[in-house]
Amino acid sequence: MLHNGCLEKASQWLRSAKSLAVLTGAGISAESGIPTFRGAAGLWRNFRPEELATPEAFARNPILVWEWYEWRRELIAAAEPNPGHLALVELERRIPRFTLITQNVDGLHDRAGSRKILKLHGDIWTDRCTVCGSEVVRQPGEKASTQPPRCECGGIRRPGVVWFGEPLPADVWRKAEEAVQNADVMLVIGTSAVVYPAAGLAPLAVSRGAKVVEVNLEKTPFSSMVDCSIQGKAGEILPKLL
Ligand code: BV8
Ligand code: ZN
Repeated sequence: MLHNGCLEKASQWLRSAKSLAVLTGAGISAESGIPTFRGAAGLWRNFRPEELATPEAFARNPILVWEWYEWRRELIAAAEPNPGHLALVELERRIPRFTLITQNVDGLHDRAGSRKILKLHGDIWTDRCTVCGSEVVRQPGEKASTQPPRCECGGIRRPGVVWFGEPLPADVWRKAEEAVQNADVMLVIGTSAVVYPAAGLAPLAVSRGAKVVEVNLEKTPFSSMVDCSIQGKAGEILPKLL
């Protein structure tokens, strides 16, 4: 792994961090066996994002979109949080002003024990009625249904995630921006940094003069602008940073 001496610097910054913001993407769940979006065995491989994760796709083919989410829920239910998730739980214990901002919808940060989580793109374990908006939380053991269930009001339910073209939950986004603006250190872990507005958080941290550390298997559009770009697996690097 090429760390170009970054590990020492990054752990130094973490030790003296007064307020830490962390942004995670699918890469932190890869070692739990959850396929990433754009990787080789990615979730998008046999479909394009526009085909599945959009309101239009759900309106056009609710069964196909629903089945894709049921398949992902089964994958996630069988997965366990990995040392990368657990390292962030430890960081939350050590640093009082800590915010975990995640693009992931898999709920593995919750299961690992993280508390202060801002879910920018919603939660795959929540279904929301398309008519009255009422939400129900799915239990992982729950039997998968072959088509979107119906709400008491008669409306069909959809996965409680943010699709392409949909706005992020306003209060969650505001809190994420605030956390990044007030952070003196930011960790950006396992994200390809192509989806906005989430991808705008790291440049925001850089513009505010925070120390920004990226942990990723490969280079991303951010790698050249961050203070430290550590190439490696989150599940190995994060425990080392502790
Ligand atoms: C919005 C939830 C406006 C659903 C997701 C053109 C057309 C249409 C839209 C747009 C467009 N141009 C820009 C847009 C906006 C669009 C966007 O950014 N599109 C991109 C593709 C260009 N954004 C939106 O539509 C957003 N909404 O803009 O609304 C608006 C405003 C007001 C009013 C109305 C509308 C909504 C975006 C949210 C979409 N939902 N997910 C679901 O999960 O099913 S996005 C989905 O992909 C994820 O949530 C995640 O956020 C995103 C990116 O994925 P990553 O997490 O980065 O994962 P990826 O596979 O890409 O990368 C993994 C990384 O990990 C890699 O770098 C890899 O190297 C690394 N890695 C792998 N293994 C490891 C590792 N690193 C460390 N350790 C390892 N072991
Ligand atoms: Zn309803």
